[in-house]
Amino acid sequence: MRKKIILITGANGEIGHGLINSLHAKGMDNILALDLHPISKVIEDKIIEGVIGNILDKNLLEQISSDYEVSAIYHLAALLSTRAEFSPQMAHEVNVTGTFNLFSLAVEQAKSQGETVKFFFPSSIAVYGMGQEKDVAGAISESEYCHPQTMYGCNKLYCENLGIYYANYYHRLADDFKPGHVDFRAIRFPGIISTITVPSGGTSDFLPEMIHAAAQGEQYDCFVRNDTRMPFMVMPDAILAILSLMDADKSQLSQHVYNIVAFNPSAGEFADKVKEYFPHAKIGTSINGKRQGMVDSWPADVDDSAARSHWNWSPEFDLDSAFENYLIPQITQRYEK
Ligand code: AKB
Repeated sequence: MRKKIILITGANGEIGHGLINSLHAKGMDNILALDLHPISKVIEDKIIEGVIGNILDKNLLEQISSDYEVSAIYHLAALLSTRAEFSPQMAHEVNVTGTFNLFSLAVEQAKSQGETVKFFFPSSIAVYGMGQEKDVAGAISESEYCHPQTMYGCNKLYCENLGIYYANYYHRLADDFKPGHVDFRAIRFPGIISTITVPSGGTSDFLPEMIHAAAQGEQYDCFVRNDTRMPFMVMPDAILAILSLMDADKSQLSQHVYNIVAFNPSAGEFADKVKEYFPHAKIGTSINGKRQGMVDSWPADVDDSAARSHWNWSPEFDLDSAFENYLIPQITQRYEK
């Protein structure tokens, strides 16, 4: 008998750590963690197997599919926006072909088990592409401004649509056509701030980098203007959102893709908050015009009313409580001499 598992790709990444800890705390002890690098020690005891491998390796995925029954997939592996602009070819391979491989695994598993396979996909506000209207558009909904201006954004938007296709129309011309092999659920994440991991390769990295530098007493020159505004949240809320969406009753979900947000300070406002706690913080500005352009194409705020009404999404932390009860306690402890 094949053991039933939850498959998590990109398990060593920012979200991977928090998700594995939370799923394990909920009693899910059947996690197979897949990553390019050896699974880190801090989560090793919370998984049944750590597989070092590449989502582009079809043989490896086939091996996993023949060894296990996969009940759910959390597909976190991806190249983030800045990294993707430097290697667009590789980004397309990893972000699109890699995701396509995981959808193929999900359908194959659903057919062999005769059961639906749940599929979580972390999309991003990078699917949006805006110009001047950013300053007047306010909080945008999921159907507006979906004109991405980055490779990463294009990848995420295409994979959202691919997920919707696999959930509803896959093999629609086949005699045995049956919708619902894959229960596809996606969140368009804003920027995420974690105390445990410092992000790499993203373009929303300026706020996490700023507070991690301040906590270490290091100079930080922000690569975007002070008035730059975009949606953010802290990692515990990102994990909470994934767990809440995946636990939601399917009948509640009349869409597959959701905006979520917790707060959206400008870079300058966030720097002021940092200085409240680290009065000696050395925060300057050294604008990178090209990365500034990417953030300027992302919305200042998003409308997450659908997530709130369909699956009771509500962040635990606003900007003030994020600092007071999560960022400062944990980050000072992390860098305590
Ligand atoms: C990035 O900056 O690439 C990501 C994102 C906003 O999706 N953090």
